[in-house]
Amino acid sequence: MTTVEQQYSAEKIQVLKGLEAVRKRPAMYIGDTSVRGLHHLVYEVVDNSIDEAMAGYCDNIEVFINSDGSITVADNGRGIPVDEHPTEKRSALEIVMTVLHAGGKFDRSSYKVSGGLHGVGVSVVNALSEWCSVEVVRDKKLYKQEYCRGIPKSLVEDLGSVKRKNGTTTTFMPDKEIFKGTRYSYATICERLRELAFLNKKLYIKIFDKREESEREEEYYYTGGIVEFVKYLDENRTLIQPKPIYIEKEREDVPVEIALQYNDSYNENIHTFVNNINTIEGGTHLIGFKTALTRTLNNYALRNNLFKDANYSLAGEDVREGLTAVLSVKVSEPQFEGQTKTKLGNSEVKGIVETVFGESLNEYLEENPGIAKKIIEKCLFSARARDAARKAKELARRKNALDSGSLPGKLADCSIKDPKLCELYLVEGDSAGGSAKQGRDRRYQAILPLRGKILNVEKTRLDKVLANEEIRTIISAIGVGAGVDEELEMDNLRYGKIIIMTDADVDGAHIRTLLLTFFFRQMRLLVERGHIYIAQPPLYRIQKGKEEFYAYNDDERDEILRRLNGSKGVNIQRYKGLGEMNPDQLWSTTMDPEKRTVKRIILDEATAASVDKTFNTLMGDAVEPRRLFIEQNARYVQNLDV
Ligand code: 0RA
Repeated sequence: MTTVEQQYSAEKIQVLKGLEAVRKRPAMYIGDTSVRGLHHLVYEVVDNSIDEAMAGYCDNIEVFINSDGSITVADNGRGIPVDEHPTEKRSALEIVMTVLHAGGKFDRSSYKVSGGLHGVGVSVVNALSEWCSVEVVRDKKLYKQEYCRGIPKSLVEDLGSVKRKNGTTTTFMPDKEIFKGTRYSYATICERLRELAFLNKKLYIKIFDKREESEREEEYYYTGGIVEFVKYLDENRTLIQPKPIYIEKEREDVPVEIALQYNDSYNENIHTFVNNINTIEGGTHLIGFKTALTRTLNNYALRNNLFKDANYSLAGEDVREGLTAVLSVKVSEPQFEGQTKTKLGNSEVKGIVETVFGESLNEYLEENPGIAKKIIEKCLFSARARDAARKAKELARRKNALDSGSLPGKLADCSIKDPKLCELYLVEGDSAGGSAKQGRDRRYQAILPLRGKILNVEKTRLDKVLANEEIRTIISAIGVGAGVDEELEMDNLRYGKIIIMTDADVDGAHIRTLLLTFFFRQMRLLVERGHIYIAQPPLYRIQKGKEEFYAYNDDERDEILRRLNGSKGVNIQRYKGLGEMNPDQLWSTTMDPEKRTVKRIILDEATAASVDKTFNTLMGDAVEPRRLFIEQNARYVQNLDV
């Protein structure tokens, strides 16, 4: 076996330079090196197998979280070619695994996944892995190559004949030096894999968690694709039509797939994808969809005399209330824009989606007049309610409550005015609010005490939401207003960090979820842009003599007790609420930026679609699904850092 270091060539130096660049600035390639970046490694490898599936050569993908924390992704595609590349004089496999952006030279599918953090290439995963190995089976022969931090340990080995089917199996161990203290979340990987299975019908995707403490597995396979996706999203909702409208058409080499249905909620729930990437910032495809929806429904209603007044027309918001839709397009040269590179920029796609969807929806309405009538009636109802909401907003504004000019009396504001530096603490209860006011650094920390439970916005229509005193107080303190993205005045945001601080008990968890639901439904941009945080108050105060310690969970408490040689002479106080802490304690354990930990709520494009489902399951009307969900996701719900 020749070691690669023994060979010398200009290309090798290029490769080493490339790997070095990735390891030096990993965030440039995968966004960040937090858990999010860690998960992107898996998505990147899976994307390559998905490409093979989209090209029609693969129908089974298996993902393993191995017991040592490494990841294996296996597919039954054609296998990455191993033969020598004519000009590079190296195995194609080695090039794919070590050369940055080599993907292009070996493109199989015409839909490049070059959006956001996707499509950076497996060589990036390889470079950021302590070790990595790829096994390829092609024509009953097995080939293998192993790598250390991206550098091949040897040439591609020919391991002779095997009885296995063609395919590629990649195993990698994320480098602990780069992804410090991170761990794979089974739930997070499951969500992305489920989404991929919905988006690629008739593809088997399986996941196995082989870590000892948590052995489990799941299989995703949907013959109905995005139709089943929409049904899944609305599982716990009351529907106003028997089954989703489904459209699948191709125009100008752009395949368009849409599934939609109406439910009796007040939420707009549209998820858009380009080449399997969740475009959470929307873009031209979404604009085309919205335009066609509004126009087609208005035209149909007019033609069929469903408006009492011929001059009447439905607004965009009216036709999207209670709508759940999945829109998936494939674009060969996608342009991704926006803050998180998840906004489609290709202008031609607007017209394509608009025409395809407009025509098909119109046909559907003509063929299903009964359902069409129900949909229009529902939209008319929304329009009337929106009028009422407008009036409520107007009234609230006149009362000055929504005006950032007059701040609520309960708010103890900070003295600095630069929002980037300022934090708003939303604190459960007046007594904890009092301690927080005394303990805070009043230069940049503002306190807003909340009394009791806030309104459950999941079950309430906007006009009622705005009539609620507690909610109006929060809205006016934050400054951006409330409503859909376009209605938010992000320039008026008064605090860069909004920190939810509730007791570490069931009630506290409930209030936290109510607040998160409110932000998710009425100020979603704040969530998307990472302004919402959860404070982490300690659960225990442990005292021995003059020494005192704080523990934030049971494990930490046990660890401290071990260090103190058991519980003799030790006084353990379990905090039942924030109110039990004096201002100094609250400051030093939970509010001092030097010592506290706060959890940032992130809306990862990989899992964004299921967040809506999380909220409607947790906060909606149906009790049984909520009980099941909490049982099955106990850990996940507690954190809710989806
Ligand atoms: C280039 C060409 C061919 C297949 C692949 C790449 C390929 C790459 C990956 C990555 C993960 N799974 C994969 N499966 C296939 C086609 C080669 C041929 O013509 O046989």
